[in-house]
Amino acid sequence: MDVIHFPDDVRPGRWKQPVLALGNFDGVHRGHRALIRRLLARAEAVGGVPTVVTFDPHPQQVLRGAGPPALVTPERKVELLASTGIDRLVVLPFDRALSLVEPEDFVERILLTELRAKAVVVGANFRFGHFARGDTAMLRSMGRRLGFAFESVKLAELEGRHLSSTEVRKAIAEGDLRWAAKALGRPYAIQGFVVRGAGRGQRLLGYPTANLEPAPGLCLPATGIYAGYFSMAGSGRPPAMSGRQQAPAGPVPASGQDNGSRRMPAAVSVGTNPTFGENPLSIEAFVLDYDGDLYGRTAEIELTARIRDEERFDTPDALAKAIEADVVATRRILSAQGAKTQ
Ligand code: RBF
Ligand code: MG
Repeated sequence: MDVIHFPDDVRPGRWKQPVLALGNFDGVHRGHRALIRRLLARAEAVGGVPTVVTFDPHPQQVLRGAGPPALVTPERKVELLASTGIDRLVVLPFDRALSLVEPEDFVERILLTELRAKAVVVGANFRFGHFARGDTAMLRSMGRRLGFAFESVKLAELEGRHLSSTEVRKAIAEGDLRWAAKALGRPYAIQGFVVRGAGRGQRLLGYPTANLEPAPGLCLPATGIYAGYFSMAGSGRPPAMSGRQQAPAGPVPASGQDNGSRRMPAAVSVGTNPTFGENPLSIEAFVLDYDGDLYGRTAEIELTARIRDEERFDTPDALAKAIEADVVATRRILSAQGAKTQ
């Protein structure tokens, strides 16, 4: 998959029949993948190049000063999109100027003149252009008038909830990581860096934890205790975010499975450790069946299900007993989910 940064890398004359899917694709969830399957089918039918067009940063970052919490890091989004089989990802820098472009101009200037769209596919809830006035009805009628094919893909439902990035964010914020995993098609994962914590886990509880400093902007789950996995992704801090990246061609390994990383069962606490007074929020993994040093590594924590609320215990011993039960629950949950925990 080629990653094209608009407008620098665009050479319209050399683009063959681009078929475009537009959206933010945060999380690259099952709904996004269904949309991309429509894109691939349409591109196949017309001998066109399946292309995803996305905005960076998230438009709300520019319009409201803050984007929604992200379901994936930018790097992960590129990897996940590459794994869908599309040929090309066009990144449109979203700035004040672009936010002021009237939707009709966006279609004529950017989609047609610059990107040479032969067909456009979007989700039914897609809005665009100044004041978000552009919608699927406008794209359909402009397509008829200007000669590009248009398809809107209905928002799917999953267990009575819309399959959308907004709903996935809500589910995570509510602690419903089971639904989030179903919607994403993989467990929700938080990437970050293992930092030194209070050191109480080992000393007072007999349960040392790896404390994860999450990558900036990621959606954080409701406080509570979760079953999941911990994977090491290398040593040292991740490289500073680069503006340009070339994603690997072909499918990427499942989350946490890449080169040399080990995916290990973990009981995870997201909270403020109320047993020990007032503490900042921490994301900590007690990694099952592991005895070693995890400090100073980039890592990923996947959360598959919520076990309980965090509680204030009267003694460290009472907390240690509760963690023991959490470990048992974690093994049970992970093996019921079809994973080996031993
Ligand atoms: N701390 C609490 O104060 N209350 C809890 O209910 C609680 N549950 C935990 C469950 C697990 C599985 C783990 C790994 C940690 C938990 N902690 C809890 C966090 C604990 O206080 C923390 O790891 C140590 O204080 C070291 O920072
Ligand atoms: Mg710790």
